[in-house]
Amino acid sequence: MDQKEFFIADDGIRIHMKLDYPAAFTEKGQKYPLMIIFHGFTGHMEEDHIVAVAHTANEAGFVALRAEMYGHGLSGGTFREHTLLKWISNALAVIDYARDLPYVSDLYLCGHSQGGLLTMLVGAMEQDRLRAILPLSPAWMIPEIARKGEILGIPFDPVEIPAQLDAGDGLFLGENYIRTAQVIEVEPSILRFKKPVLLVHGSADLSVPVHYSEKAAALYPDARLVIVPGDTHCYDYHLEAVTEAVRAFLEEMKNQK
Ligand code: FER
Repeated sequence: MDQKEFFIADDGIRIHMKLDYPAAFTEKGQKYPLMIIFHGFTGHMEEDHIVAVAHTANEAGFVALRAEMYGHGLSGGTFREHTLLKWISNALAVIDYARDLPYVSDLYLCGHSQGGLLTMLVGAMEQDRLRAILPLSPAWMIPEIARKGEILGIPFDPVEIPAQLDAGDGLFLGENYIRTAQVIEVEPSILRFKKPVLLVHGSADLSVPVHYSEKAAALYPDARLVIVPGDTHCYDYHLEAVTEAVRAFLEEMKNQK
């Protein structure tokens, strides 16, 4: 499948992106829906579940745009310095880029885990430019647990915030991640988003319990939830059930036009 790899800049920070085109793609006047796909915390665009969702979008006739956020993959910034606010800024820049592509009709936003939280927040900000959003196993409890003082299972003082948290594998999370996460309220963004939403979540997810997607599905005005029985946070067992749910949703959205 035809692919383009490139960087854009968000206020001087490079954002690494890949465009994957559907079969028979032509720029000759034809328009295509495009889905932007964000990875999660410590993730990147070549993870199996991110690549699989991009390919599924292509098979449904969509252009797929994978983007790596601040401090992740080949994008600029360090892991330690990344925050949800920087990711929001990056995501807005990616949407601006995608919206200006001459061959794009409808825009869709998809993200896994922390990228799913990002999708929920930015979905509300960009509602008028989006056809639908697809938060996959969205980690939308992060602000709540940052306020309680336990991130990544590591307890900390939520008032006297530590300078860093050990995220494992030699990665350290800086204090500004916590400080900014603590003031983010996700529910208003959920209630604000009136367009279609697909939530997909493994029932055996130990990183982000499935009940967060059940709660989100109940709050969104127009959401459907696909629970994948027995599957984990990154869909180790039934990735095809995830891509099948995404495919069915994208086809339905496309045909409803
Ligand atoms: C946490 C629990 C889960 C957390 C992040 C996650 C940063 C998951 C993130 C992801 O996979 O994107 O406490 O803190």
